[in-house]
Amino acid sequence: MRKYQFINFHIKENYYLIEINRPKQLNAINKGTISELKKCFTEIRSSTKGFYGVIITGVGEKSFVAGADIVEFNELDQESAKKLSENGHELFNTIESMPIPVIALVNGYSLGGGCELALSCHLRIATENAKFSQPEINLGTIPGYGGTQRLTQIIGKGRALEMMLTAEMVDAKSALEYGLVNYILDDKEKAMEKSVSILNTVKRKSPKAIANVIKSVNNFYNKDVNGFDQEIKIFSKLCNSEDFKEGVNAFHEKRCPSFKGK
Ligand code: DAK
Repeated sequence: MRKYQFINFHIKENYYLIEINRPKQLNAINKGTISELKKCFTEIRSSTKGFYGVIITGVGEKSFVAGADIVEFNELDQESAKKLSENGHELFNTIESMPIPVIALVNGYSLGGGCELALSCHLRIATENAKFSQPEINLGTIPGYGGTQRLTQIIGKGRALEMMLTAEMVDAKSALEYGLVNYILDDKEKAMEKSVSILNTVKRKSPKAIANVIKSVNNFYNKDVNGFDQEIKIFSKLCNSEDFKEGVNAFHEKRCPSFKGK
C-alpha cells in the first residue's frame, strides 16, 4: 500500500484499488483528497502495463463519499471557488479519460461531489445501501465538479434535472432503473467480487483496444470532435496493430488470443 493521508492506494496483482479514507467525515472529499487522487491517477496512468483497471471505493460500509467537504466551503470566495472547481474538473476529466476502466464501487452515500466522482468513472457498481444525490441546491449552489453535465449524459435531462432540483436521494434500485449504476450487489464484499470479475474479463482483451474503446466512447461527448470520423481513424489505425493481427489469427486457428498491447 502506498502512503497517502486521505486515500489508501493498493497495488493488486492486475488492478489498482483506491479507498477514500476519511470515515469520520463519511469520506467527504477535501482539497487534500483531490490533490492526492490527482497524484495517484497520474501515477497509475504512467504505469498501466499489466494492469487492467482501477476500483475506487470509500472506507467502511456507510459511505462512498458524502460530498465535497462542507467545512472548507466556509472559506470560499469567487476566486478560490473557481480554483476548487477547476481542480475537481481536472481530476474527474483525468479519471474519465484513463486508458483502463475505472469502476466506482459505491458503498452507501454518494452525494454531491461523491456522486460526481462516481459519474466520472466508467462503470458504477452499487451495494444495496447505496444512495445517490446532488444536494448542492440545498447549499444554494450547483454541482461544481461536472455533475450538471455527466449526470445528464448518463441518466438523461428529465431525471437529472429532478435529482438536481429536488436534492432527493435516489436508492440503489432506482439508480439501476435510471442506468446510473450497472449492478447492485448485497454488500461490499460481493460488490468487490463483481468488480474484480469484470476486470478479469477485460484482462483477456487487447489493452490497445480497451484504451481506444474508452477514447472513442468519450468522443461522443466531446463537442470539439466528430465521434464518427474519429471512429474511422481509430479503427483503421488499429488494423495495423499486432493485437488486431493476433485477434484475427486466433479466431482462424480456433484458440484464445494472446494480446501484447502492441
Ligand atoms: N463534509 C464535511 N463533513 C461531513 C460531510 C461533508 N460533506 N458529510 C458528513 N460529514 C460529517 C458530519 O459533519 C459528521 O461529523 P461530526 O459531527 O461527527 O464531527 C460526520 O460526518 C457523520 O455525519 P452525520 O452525523 O451527519 O451522519 P448521519 O448518518 O446522521 O447523516 C448524511 C449522514 C450523509 C445524511 C449527513 O452527514 C449529510 O447530510 N451530510 C452532508 C451531505 C451533503 O450535503 N454533502 C455535500 C454535497 S454538496 C463547488 C465544488 C464542489 C461542490 C459544489 C460547488 N464549487 C467549486 C463551487 C460540491 C458540493 C457538494 O458535494
